[in-house]
Amino acid sequence: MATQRDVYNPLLFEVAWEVANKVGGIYTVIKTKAPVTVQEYGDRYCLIGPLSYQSAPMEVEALEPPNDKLRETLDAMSAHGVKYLFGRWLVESAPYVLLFDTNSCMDKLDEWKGDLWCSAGIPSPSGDQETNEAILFGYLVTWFLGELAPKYAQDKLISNAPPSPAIIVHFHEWLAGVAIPLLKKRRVDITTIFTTHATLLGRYLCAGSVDFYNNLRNFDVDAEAGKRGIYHRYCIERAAAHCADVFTTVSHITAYESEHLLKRKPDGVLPNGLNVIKFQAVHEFQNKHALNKDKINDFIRGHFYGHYNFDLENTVYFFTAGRYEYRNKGVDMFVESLARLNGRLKAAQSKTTVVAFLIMPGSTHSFNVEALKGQAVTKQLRSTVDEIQDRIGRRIYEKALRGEEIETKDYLSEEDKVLLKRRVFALKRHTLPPIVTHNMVDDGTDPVMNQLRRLHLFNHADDRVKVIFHPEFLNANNPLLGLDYEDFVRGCHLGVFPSYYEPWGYTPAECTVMGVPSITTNLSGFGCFMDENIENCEDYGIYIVDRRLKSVEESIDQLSEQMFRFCQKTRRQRINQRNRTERLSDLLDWKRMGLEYIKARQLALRRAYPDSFLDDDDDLDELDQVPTKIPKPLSAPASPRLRQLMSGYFNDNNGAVNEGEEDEEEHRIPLPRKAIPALHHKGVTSTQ
Ligand code: G6P
Ligand code: 1S3
Repeated sequence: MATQRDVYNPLLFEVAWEVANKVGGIYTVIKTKAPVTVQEYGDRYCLIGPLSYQSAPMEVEALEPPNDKLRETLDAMSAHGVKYLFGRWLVESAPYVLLFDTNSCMDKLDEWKGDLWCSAGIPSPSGDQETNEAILFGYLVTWFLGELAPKYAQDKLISNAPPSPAIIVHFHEWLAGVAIPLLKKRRVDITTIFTTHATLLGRYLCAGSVDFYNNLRNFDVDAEAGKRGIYHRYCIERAAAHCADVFTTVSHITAYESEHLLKRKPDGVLPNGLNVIKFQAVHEFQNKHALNKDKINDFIRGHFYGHYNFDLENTVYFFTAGRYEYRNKGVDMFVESLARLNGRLKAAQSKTTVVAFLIMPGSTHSFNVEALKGQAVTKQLRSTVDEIQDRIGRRIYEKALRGEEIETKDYLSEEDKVLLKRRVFALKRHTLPPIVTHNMVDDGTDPVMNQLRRLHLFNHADDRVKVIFHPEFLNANNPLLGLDYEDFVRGCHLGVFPSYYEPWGYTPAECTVMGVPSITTNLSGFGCFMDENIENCEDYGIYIVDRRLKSVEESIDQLSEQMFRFCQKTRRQRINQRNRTERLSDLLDWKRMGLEYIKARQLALRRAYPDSFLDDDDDLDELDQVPTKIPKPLSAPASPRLRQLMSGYFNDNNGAVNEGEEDEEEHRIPLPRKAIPALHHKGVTSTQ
């Protein structure tokens, strides 16, 4: 008979390289999910990550371990030289966090690498620093859990003691995956979940010029990993996927990829959520848009000085942002489509100007002088105008006090006229407004720069599409675009993320919860999720480019068409669309998305401790509802059938649907009861 455990009050450890250590999207997953997990587990929840002495002091408040078992375990490790930091992670809900200093056991690296080869058959060549760190971290986590779990089992030896809590350990991504085969081999009494947020091979293959999705079934995975020098990493990832009790990923598209590249079909999909904080009144997020757009406008005035011949009232801001993965994140497609959009807007003699930002960190030396000068000269002009305005005010005031007649010629003094002329002269420039804000280390070979040059996107006066490549992440102290990323997004009109490889894609999801429309693709987890859950995504400001069934040419055309249509919207239509987009945020809230994590943990417990459940009641079934899509919004032209359907949702309206435009502030979206496909919780679906 299997061990009896308290499966109703389990302990939960979540292990990831990005715990209190911001690298990319996994940090967002773990940090934003913390509140719902703490709500469920309280102090039975603890995150485990690597200790970075640089970021930890800002991220963690040190504490004594809260119970004897934890203290004894950590003391035992510490006696062997292991350094760690235990405390509360300083994020909302302040979960417990345990960070291990991998350097503190560097002397064991060779021994552990040898053991990894002998016990799991995983090779680890020298010189791969990242893998070495992953191995050290994996062995530390294994050591910790191997010491801790038996302490709970000992409780059982006391007669009549209630079963001790089951321990669930949830690992994210291959970097945290080394421990999984080791724990399995050592038969540590825990149950494990492994979530992959991408596959190593998928990312590498897509970044090359491979027709990835059409060939997924046919890749010789070992050979492909070998060719790219990542065979050892691939082995870690594959072993983690196969040895975990429950294997999951973040989207169906990555589940399909995992099945073929990692050779285990995931047990389920755990889509990424966000910690959605709603404003009291809906119009507040619209106000924020206007406020932040003003700040972007100021930057634009400076950047385009001397060529500032377009109307900001008729300008829309597009942007893409993220890690600089040129092909995987679809930057190539974005730039190509911008060139086509430019042509179309010119041909249509459109009055609209598009300013397209590309915010992606690249190697740079510094800001470029031209970009800085633009901000400086406009700032000088601004302060000169303010001073003159002040002087005019004082002159008028004095004259009025004395009862003298005020004539317009008294407004501007001769000195002020000269001063103004000098400032206006300073605005003359013989160069075009720069397409990049920094001096790039590899300017001549940088793929974005080369594509912009090839397509002649140089910010000419008659271009309707202007481009600004900002090869650094944003922050409020930036001397050019002094805005934090969130504020920048709020000030923009459209996020464009035409990714080719995107297991989930937080960037468009973040846009959505801020009420900013975005373009994504049907190769991104987010795009597929929205398409599955919304009847007509575009009405809600979620545009999806088909990169699956269309040729590259056709996808580029589709993207430029979507952007062109967006440019034709009136301000009123943009405001309405933003309202609809923002209403989708409930769909992405961890309060909903977290349900899939709950199911994964239940499945892990049932697989490891089937006899510990009091009955056969499988409350997971309750979540297995047929997905219902969010219907078209009220103001979108609807078919009679849809009107009938919507009357059920918007019953305050007696089913009446107003065609055309309408302000929709008050309508809330009825969320489908079950938007996410269920985990296969009955039976193992793995191919191991
Ligand atoms: C928000 C503000 C409005 C403003 C509008 C501009 O909705 O509440 O006052 O007019 O933004 O929208 P736009 O799409 O033109 O930037
Ligand atoms: C991965 O990060 P990435 O940008 O390398 O994980 C993220 C979090 O799950 C996900 O949003 C993204 O699509 C993946 O690619």
